[in-house]
Amino acid sequence: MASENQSSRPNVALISGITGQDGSYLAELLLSKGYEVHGIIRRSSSFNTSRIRHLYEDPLAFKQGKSFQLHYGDLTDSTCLVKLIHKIKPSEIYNLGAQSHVKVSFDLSEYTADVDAVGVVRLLDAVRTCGMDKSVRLYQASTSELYGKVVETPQTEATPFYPQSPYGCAKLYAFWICKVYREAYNMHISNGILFNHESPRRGETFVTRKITRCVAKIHLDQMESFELGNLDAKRDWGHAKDYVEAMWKMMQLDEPQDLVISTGEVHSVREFVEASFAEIDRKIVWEGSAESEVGREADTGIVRVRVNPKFYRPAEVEFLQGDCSKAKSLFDWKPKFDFKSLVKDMVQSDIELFRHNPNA
Ligand code: NDP
Ligand code: GDR
Repeated sequence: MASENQSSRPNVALISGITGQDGSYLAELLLSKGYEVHGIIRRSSSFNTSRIRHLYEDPLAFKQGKSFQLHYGDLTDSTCLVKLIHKIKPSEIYNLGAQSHVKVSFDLSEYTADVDAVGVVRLLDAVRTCGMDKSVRLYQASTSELYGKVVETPQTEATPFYPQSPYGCAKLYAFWICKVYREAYNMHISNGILFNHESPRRGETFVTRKITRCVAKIHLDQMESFELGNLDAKRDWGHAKDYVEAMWKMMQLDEPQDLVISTGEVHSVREFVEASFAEIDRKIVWEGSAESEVGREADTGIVRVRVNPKFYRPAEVEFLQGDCSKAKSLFDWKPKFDFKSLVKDMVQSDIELFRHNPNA
């Protein structure tokens, strides 16, 4: 069970992937709990810190946090990982850094393996090199993409894995190397097998955010059409704010675990589109063929939606539904968002975004 009394352990967290959706919410959560938070950021030719800028520009907003520091680093660079862990001496490491786009992993399969698979063993070895294997707790961002092809539903910790992408394969290696190091070296390493989770901070090329951005622009008359790929894929979508809470709770357990985190509620991409348009009180007609066109019919206000096979994947994950009973038996976790409130949060947030900045 969870031991939430942290008094004997310093609260120093190191987050890889802090500039991403989950990293930004997790940093906020840990700062609000009084952690000293360190994040690894990559060098890029333009700013990549928009999701966490408020944390260093407005420190009073998270005044319970002891401090917030960013460090250049990369999961492909072993030496930097050793140096950072040696310097920071974290009590908890959250490994959220990844090439996280499934479709892109088919184009960048070797790179995805380097970051998402080998990057994890680099991090684990860095912890051992620093002699911190007994003092550090490590969270690995595992994923429902491990299940891939449907073997059984709903998926639990006992469901066999059958990944369907280079991303899924890389994460499978990561999952297993974490288990191997946990058992071989008695390290506190947990795999959170998280099902899809979204938010207004979701990357723009994932399907939910792509939809809510387009719906917001259509609402504001800034766009007339957009295209999607497979509308029939079904996902168990939750809210990232709820899911980072589960990550933290998992890390407070006395024993490391591999745990599914999910809502159990499943919707298709098509249903996500319909729910998003319902938020702006607009009707849609579906045009299923590859040649058909999406566009707003000026006189009726009805939006037509088009499928473009260019968004299909070489292999698809058709159906994901998680059963997180095991996690719920180990700690108290109740998601605050359901499907409807998730969609509302994302659509309303994108309307606000584009109302003030049409080029966002
Ligand atoms: P994002 O794509 O939003 O964020 C990924 C983060 O990883 C970014 O901060 C990115 O940096 C960083 N990153 C990419 N490559 C490297 C690298 N080589 N070295 C260090 N950091 C790197 O992902 P999410 O926040 O959505 O997801 C967080 C983690 O959880 C990922 O590992 C993802 O695979 C996994 N996951 C996500 C789920 C979801 O539904 N969101 C579900 C299950 C698992 P930069 O900003 O510079 O690109
Ligand atoms: P996923 O998320 O692959 O589940 O991985 P994504 O939102 O990319 O796709 C979900 C489903 O929607 C279908 N789809 C489209 N997808 C995208 N991106 N763009 C489209 O235009 C489109 N049209 C239909 C896809 O085919 C797919 O079936 C996410 C990532 O966050 C991973 O890192 C994480 O591990 C898993 O969720 C759990």
